Amino acid sequence: MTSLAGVSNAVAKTYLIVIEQMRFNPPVLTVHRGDRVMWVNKDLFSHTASAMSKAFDSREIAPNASWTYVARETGSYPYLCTLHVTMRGTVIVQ
Ligand SMILES: [Cu+2]
Repeated sequence: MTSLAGVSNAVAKTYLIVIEQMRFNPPVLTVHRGDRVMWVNKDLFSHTASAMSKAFDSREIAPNASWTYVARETGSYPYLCTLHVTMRGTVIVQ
């Protein structure tokens, strides 16, 4: 009989962060290792999602474009938009 232990950990999810009106929504997102985080830019100009720790950096995400990060390491990752440094968010990887 096959054990189901660990199966739920193997199912990666994709989470969406919408960038709109100079905000990351949701501003704080908790995911699990292996999940994907996709930033979608709904503004009319470019933004970035750049971890303070440099763990990830989208570079410029053009309007209507997206960028995906695979969360491989646990931790708390505050990030900002390097083009508009008051735009901040946090991804927590469990
Ligand atoms: Cu920006």
